[in-house]
Amino acid sequence: MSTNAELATIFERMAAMLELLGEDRFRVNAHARAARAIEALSGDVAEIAEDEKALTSIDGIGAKTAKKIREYVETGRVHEHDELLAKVPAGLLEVLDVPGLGPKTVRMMWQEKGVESIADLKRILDDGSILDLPRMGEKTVQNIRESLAFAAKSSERIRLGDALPIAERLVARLEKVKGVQRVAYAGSLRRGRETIGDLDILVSAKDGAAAREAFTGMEGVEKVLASGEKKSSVRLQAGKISVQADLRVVDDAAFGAALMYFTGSKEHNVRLRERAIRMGMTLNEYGLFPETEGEKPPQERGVKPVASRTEEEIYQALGMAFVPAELREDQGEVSDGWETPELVEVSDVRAELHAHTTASDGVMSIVELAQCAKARGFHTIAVTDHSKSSVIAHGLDEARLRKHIEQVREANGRVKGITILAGSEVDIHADGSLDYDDELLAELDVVVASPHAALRQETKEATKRLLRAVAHPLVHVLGHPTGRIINRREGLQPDMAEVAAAAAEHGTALEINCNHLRLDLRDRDVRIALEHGALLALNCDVHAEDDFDELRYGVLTGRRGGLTPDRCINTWGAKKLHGWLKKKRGG
Ligand code: DGT
Ligand code: CA
Ligand code: CA
Ligand code: ZN
Repeated sequence: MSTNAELATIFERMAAMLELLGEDRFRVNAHARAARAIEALSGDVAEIAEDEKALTSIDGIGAKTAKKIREYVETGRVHEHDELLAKVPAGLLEVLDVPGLGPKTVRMMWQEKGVESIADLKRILDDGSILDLPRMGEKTVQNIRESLAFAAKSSERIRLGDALPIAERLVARLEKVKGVQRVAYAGSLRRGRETIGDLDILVSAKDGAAAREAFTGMEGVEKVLASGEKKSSVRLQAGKISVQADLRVVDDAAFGAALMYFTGSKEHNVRLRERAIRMGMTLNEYGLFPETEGEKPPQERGVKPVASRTEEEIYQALGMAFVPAELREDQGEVSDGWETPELVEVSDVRAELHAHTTASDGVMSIVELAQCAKARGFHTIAVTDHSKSSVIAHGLDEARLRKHIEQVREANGRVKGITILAGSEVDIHADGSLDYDDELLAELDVVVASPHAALRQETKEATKRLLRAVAHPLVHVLGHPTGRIINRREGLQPDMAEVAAAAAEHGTALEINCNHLRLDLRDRDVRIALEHGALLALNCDVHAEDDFDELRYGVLTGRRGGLTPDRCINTWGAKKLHGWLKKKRGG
């Protein structure tokens, strides 16, 4: 973890602990604000801390916070943090992490029922004594139960956005080892799945032992689980993330065959092997071989493979079009006549249509946001701050939004080379109505309508709610349609086929929110949306500069659903996109 991330985590934890101890709001907020400010810093906090004035000039960092930051940079600790840790049981912070449990409730559980861990929480759920607590009803208890069950079910798989940077570091490190020829990550990560069970890394090298030693001795390796000539396994720890990684050392001449095998999916591999057999060949992790007699596998009998060096050669020898890794899920891609689609790529995206500024819960000004978007080569950025119902996110009421629109228009005149659109991420109420009236919505260039609350609705209500928003004549994009948070919150489960059909009918785009915590729409819903003729949007839901980098996770998700650039509004040229937006304004 970087110093910035470590410090942000420490301040976040201090805020949580202060709240559990019942300290006053002001102190709690100051720590939470400091955590956010440190997280959003683009420079190294340790360097900035060398200059006292530089620290306190940052929004959200006062004199007291600056002192604690310097203490950490100099000593590696924050005294106040240690003191708090001594007062609050460690397991209680995990209880606080359970979705739906706020600090007030957790504090009450702790004081009244002696809850100090998840195990204690389960105990008061099981014996029913949780119901003795004030304002605790059957419904809330049921929600807590579901959250716990959901978290337990998903705890072993890590998120794509946590796995990919770790794998990239492993690959970069191995590439530097002397004698290494090719390195790649394979498995579910290469296929771009939203969660990953373990990391699968392949390497070919003149000196396999050196590659293996570099792998098992890598920074972050907590435990070496196995170390053999062909395969090594380690448990890695990176910040809060813990994951297993397997390294396989393969012959460079068979790298393509190994990459194909270990990329999977297993079901795709099964189909490929069946196809090879029908064609009178054998496929395994060493290559595609002509069928020959013999007890041992062909590679051990010196049989020369038909293809093995690259995946391209093997697909070709199987008489198939190349299958992008994201589509290797046995959904018809191994059948005759299947053609490679031109899937969307990160470099195709030219516009961001979902971004927040300091007016709501973002950390950049309108101009800063536009400059970031411009630096990425975008022709358009839409400013879509939250609407009034999103109170925690500091949503804008009508008067503030009107002023904000003026500020956006004014900024648009000042920043050359990019169009800044005035928009809103307007809340979709539980009944599907929107948080602003039509007159105000009509003044905006872009309307992204998103559900934020009431995310436990039944399928029937959820479908009705989203259908109403999608059919609203002033809505351009349905933002994070289900509101799910991967591994934490299931979100709405609408009838996606119905929502997609309505989106196609009304010319409303469905968002793939690229944030790796969301990836909402998910891959299979992208496929449904495309099958029903709907347009998709790839939006990063930008709150800070780094959020633009989340794009690749959304792109992977889109590719898994078969998304091509023509169906993704963010890839369109400025003229086409602006024309499409104006159509819903009668222009
Ligand atoms: P994960 O790690 O659970 O997210 O999913 P994968 O797909 O990465 O699965 P993993 O790590 O167990 O294995 C990596 C790949 O190796 C898998 O996608 C296909 C291949 N593979 C592993 N075991 C078998 C097998 O028994 N048969 C076949 N055909 N392929 C296998
Ligand atoms: Ca894997
Ligand atoms: Ca594996
Ligand atoms: Zn949102």
